[in-house]
Amino acid sequence: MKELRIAIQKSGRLSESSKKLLEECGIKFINGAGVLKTSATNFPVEILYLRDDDIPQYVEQGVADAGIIGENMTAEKGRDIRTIEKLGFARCRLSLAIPREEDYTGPAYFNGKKIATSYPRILSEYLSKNNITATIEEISGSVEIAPGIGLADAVCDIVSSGSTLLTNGLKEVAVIMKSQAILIANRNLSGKKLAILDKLLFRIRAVKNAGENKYILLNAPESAVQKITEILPGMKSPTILPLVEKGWVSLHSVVREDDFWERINMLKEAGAEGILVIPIEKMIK
Ligand code: PRT
Ligand code: ZN
Repeated sequence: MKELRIAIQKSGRLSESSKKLLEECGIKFINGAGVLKTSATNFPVEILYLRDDDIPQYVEQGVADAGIIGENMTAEKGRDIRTIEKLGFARCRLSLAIPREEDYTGPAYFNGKKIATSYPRILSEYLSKNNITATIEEISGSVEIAPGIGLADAVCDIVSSGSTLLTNGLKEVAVIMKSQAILIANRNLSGKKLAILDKLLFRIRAVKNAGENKYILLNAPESAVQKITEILPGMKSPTILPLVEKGWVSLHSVVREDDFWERINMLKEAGAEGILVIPIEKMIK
């Protein structure tokens, strides 16, 4: 088999973003409901659609060569796999939460308590690291309702916005781990498959870099160029083009998404006008 087999979640919180990432990498594949595996038409990969819980095992066993999965899931499954790259989506945290009206006194609060979770492995590691003796009640879904129905005193579950905890009368008191989607791979890939994985990783990084950066164009008086150049570090230095209007130039550069609001204010103060901020589709460093 010369194709790289990539397992992604069939349906759930990871599936749309996983498919979108592969598509943004220029990989074309059939994406219909009910399809369990499909080969890309223009890149040597085969895509397997699986439940996220099964992906670490399939990758360890070599049924799939690579996979896209949450860090929480790889930590819970404890399989022997390689983490290749953090992908920046499906960000969440695994946290302990208790009824809102309870006083939280620190990790020792959990001594003698019963905690409901779908993550018994991560939770028991956390408890023993903090010298806590508690009972773990393993349940597979709707963990948040456990305290309300008397099944447990607390929960250990995935939190994203926090609204599920809130509507169930719970409060988050400790973050056990932070998680995001990652690309994983089998440890014993053939040279050919490693080469395909490398090619895919190159494209993934170009897509990720593009998402983290914006292209910025602006007009400014020549006298402000020095100051504006200091505000816009860019990839190397900004491109500067003369405008028809004498004494004015157009500057082009790249800014990081996370600090561009702050930089835009600084640019305006420095004399920039007609600022355009444009998404970048791919960015190869
Ligand atoms: O069917 P399959 O087994 O494939 O999917 P699944 O139902 O087990 O998983 P799914 O699709 O719910 O989640 C897949 C992965 O998405 C998780 O393993 C995490 O890595 C990641 N992720 C990101 C989340 C969330 N955000 C999230 N908010 N997984 C679950 N949740 C749930 C959480 O369990 C809780 O019920 O959302 C609720 C909390 O959300 P907030 O926003 O109210 O805090
Ligand atoms: Zn699952």
